[in-house]
Amino acid sequence: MKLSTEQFKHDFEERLTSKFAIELAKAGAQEKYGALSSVVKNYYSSIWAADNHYKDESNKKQAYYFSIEFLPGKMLKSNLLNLGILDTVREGLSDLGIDLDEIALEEPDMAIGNGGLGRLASCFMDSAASTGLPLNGNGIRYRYGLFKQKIVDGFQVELPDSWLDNGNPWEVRRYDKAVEVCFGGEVWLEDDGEGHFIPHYQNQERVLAVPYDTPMVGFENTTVNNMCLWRSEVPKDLDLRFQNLEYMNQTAMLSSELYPNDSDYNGQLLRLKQEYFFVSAGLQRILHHYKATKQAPITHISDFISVHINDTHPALCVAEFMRLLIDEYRITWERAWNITVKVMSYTNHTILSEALEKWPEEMVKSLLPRLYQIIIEIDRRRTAELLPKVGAKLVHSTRIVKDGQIHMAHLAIIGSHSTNGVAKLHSDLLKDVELHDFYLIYPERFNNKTNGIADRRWSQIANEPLSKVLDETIGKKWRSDLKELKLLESYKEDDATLQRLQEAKYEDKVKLAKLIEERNGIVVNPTALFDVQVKRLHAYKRQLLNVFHIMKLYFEIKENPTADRTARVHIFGAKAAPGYHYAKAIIKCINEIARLINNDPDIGDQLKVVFLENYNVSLAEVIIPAANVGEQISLASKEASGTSNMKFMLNGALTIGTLDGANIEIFEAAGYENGFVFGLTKDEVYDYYKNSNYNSRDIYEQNPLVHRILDAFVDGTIPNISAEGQQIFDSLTTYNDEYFVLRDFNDYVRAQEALEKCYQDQKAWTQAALMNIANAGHFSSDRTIREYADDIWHIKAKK
Ligand code: Z57
Repeated sequence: MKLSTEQFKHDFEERLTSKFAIELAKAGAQEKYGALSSVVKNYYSSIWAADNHYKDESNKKQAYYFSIEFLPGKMLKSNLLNLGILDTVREGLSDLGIDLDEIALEEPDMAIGNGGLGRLASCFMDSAASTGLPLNGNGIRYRYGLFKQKIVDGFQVELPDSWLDNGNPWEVRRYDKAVEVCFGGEVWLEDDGEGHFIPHYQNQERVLAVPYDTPMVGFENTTVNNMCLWRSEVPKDLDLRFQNLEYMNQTAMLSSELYPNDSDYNGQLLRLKQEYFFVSAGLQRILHHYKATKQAPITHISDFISVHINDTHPALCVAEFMRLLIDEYRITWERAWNITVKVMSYTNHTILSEALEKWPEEMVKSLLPRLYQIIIEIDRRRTAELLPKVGAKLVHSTRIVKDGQIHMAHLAIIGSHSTNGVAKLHSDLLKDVELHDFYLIYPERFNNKTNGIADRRWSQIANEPLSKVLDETIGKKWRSDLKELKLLESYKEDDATLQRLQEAKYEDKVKLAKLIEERNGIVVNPTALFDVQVKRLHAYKRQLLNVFHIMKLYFEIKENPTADRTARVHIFGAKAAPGYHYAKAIIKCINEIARLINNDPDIGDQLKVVFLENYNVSLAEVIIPAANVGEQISLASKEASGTSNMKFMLNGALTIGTLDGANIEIFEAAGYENGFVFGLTKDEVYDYYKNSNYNSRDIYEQNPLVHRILDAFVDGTIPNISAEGQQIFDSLTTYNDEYFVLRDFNDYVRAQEALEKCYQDQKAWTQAALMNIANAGHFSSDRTIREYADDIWHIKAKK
């Protein structure tokens, strides 16, 4: 949009007074943020309204992304950037003596997601709007987002994330679009005399679902999509003679908390309620909107909408859409099923067995009696149809209802026309191993969509120094088309460019060093090698491998404190699910190791260990640009894709990583010589499983370094970790090291040594960094979302 500095200043000052009855000189940061966000909302609101009108009139197909998590982070700068007014506003504020970056801190992170899955959903929202694709989000407006992490005496402590305390300037409550979602009770079918069976209900628990719309503003275009988040409330006509306080609380509680597990399934009733709640509400709204805006009959709905099931949490979409078509719209089963399969598509995000959702039949039956009938009927019909075609073995292994449980992934695959994985390796594993039997029956449904990132946030917003260098070197086209970064390759031998890249990295490192000193009281040298691992704490991600290597460095320095070495700073950020004791033990150990090393005068500047608490999107925006090395060291086959790996690459960090998830595609794009690969391959891992011939105890007994490092966890070398150290020690010796940490240790050390040697040659290092940046274009989620649009949803971009 067009905006002059003068106009902006005028708008801003006027809004400050009208909103807070205060003059600029007296306003605090809170009020300045309130006024600024309100002005920005005003700027995009007419674009939003116009695009809504266009969508209704144009009759174009739209897609809906159903996700139980979204993780947008802060919205202010992203909205400013996408409106094309970031520089104008920065300048205008500066004229008024205000620092935009300071005000931006007032916005709480919107963290209604855990990690990769939720962040991916938000990257997709940004990219869809920015590429002009009509894609809307559908989710839950949790009153409390992902807990705030504090580190107290080395332990993780969880505090509530009360992110709505000062209101949310971006959202619009649309009470007129509220719908009802019902649970429990009894249901029976009665013939309506025309051969159609109509369900009758009694004793249902009714919940009001109220939508809150948040605009997803496209980058320098006229598209504004919608992220619809549902809040549960008590229906206004509830007869309180028959209801009690507990019921009222339960109802309001539904949308109150995000479950804090990442890649782990939690079988609680409230979670199942949340899943049905946003699924039913979302589908109802879609159908209401269809009726209100389209002339076409309901049977044509697959020409106008596509519904995407993000992981299995919204898999009830399949059954609920069937229910709505059959019970509310009186469509026959066969037609309804054809429509449903055409409308639905599904993404699988993990092969970890502990993450696969299975709900007890009894639970589904009592909470969702009508859906239960429908699921049973889907399963029954499919079994009857397929038995003669594919045989009992395949039918059985792929059944939705088995052993008293409802398999949500099976429901999602069977009820949709597309199932995709999130990186090449992952999609191959789905076809060849994890979902092989489904692949045999429905080969045409399987496809890959390698993840991507909203590059504008991770470069233009988070890394201004680098962005400037890029502008000056290859021009500004990369800002709207990340593939343009390829032009950088021809500057690989240009010393001036390499010099500038180094200076930008240094500036980012100084900024992070400042934050580390403020938050942790640790002084780090910005010329040291910054080695970063930031992601959820999970055994399969193997933060321990990193920790063991740090212990090795520590021992070496202690033995020879005056040797000439590369100074290193190891930076961690990670939240553990509150009930995941092993993950919490690892956090405690990292903090105690940090305390030990950082306070040892023998060690000094040669090695520092920093655990930054409360890792979230906005902290990532400071940490990742400052990294020299990104740690992507999951056990091969376990990390479906990873997405922080792409953010590191884009910011010129080199990857040390296994051949897992999207790492493989990153190494291929950047060149294997510009990263550090180590570890077992997925085939080697699967061979170990097949032959069950891994013995971690042998490695402990035979490798003196491993022995010494593990002993440090139980012999007092690392103080204050008696229980936690023991737990880790036992998991790796007695319980045979589920994720092959000890098996990969030597090779990891080798890769770390190669990396360190390379860092000593700053020119070679910066050239490798340049090659990573130049080839990051493929990992823009603009590319990913276009693939979904073309191959799965069949939606077209606005021109
Ligand atoms: C989650 O964050 C992911 C998978 C899950 O099944 C759940 Br539940 C949460 C992650 C994967 O672990 C990452 O490898 C992947 O990059 C991300 O989803 C986005 O696809």
